[in-house]
Amino acid sequence: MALLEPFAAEFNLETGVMEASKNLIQRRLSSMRGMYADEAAEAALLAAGDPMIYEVYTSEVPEEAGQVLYCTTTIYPGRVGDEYFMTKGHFHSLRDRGEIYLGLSGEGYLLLQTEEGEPRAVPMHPGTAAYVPPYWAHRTANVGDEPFVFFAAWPGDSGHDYGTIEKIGFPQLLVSRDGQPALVGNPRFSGVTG
Ligand code: PAN
Ligand code: ZN
Repeated sequence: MALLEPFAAEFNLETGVMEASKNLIQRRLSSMRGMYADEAAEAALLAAGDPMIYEVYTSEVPEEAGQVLYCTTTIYPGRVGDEYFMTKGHFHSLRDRGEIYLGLSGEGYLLLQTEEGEPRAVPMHPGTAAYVPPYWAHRTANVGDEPFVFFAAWPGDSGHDYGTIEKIGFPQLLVSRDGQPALVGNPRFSGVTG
């Protein structure tokens, strides 16, 4: 493993913007087609201009064992039908790699599931350190009116498996009911992969 020079990155706690980061990932609705339950609402939003759902400023740390990767994620406020704007979500390719999230601004939820489809939901506020244990798939959603911003750090060799979630989804949907976040069963959840 290369000997890196120590360094520090500055980021904005309100917006999540990491000025020095050369790696900005932008996810518009069109890059996560089919992940929201309400297909008609998705089509209407795509026709109306394809909103930005979330942005991720990532570190430039090598993706190898022993390193610690980090990023800030900013999920914009909004919904597709009743369902709050959210990330794609993933398992780590190496399933036994965990992660830590730290809420910086706004209000959100961390949604998780085991490989057996056992769901969990953890509310996140500024100052919440939410632990993603090894083996749990994870996704975040913004349930407030402002951007939801959080910092994440995870082992450098974790890798990201998006395909499993694209195929099976999450067991629960996080929706707005009378203006409050509520978890409901996902009728399309196809459960455990073979
Ligand atoms: C996070 C996520 C980030 C974006 O850094 O990658 O919040 O979510 P998706 O990767 O699901 O699009 C993380 O969990 N890294 O491992
Ligand atoms: Zn992760």
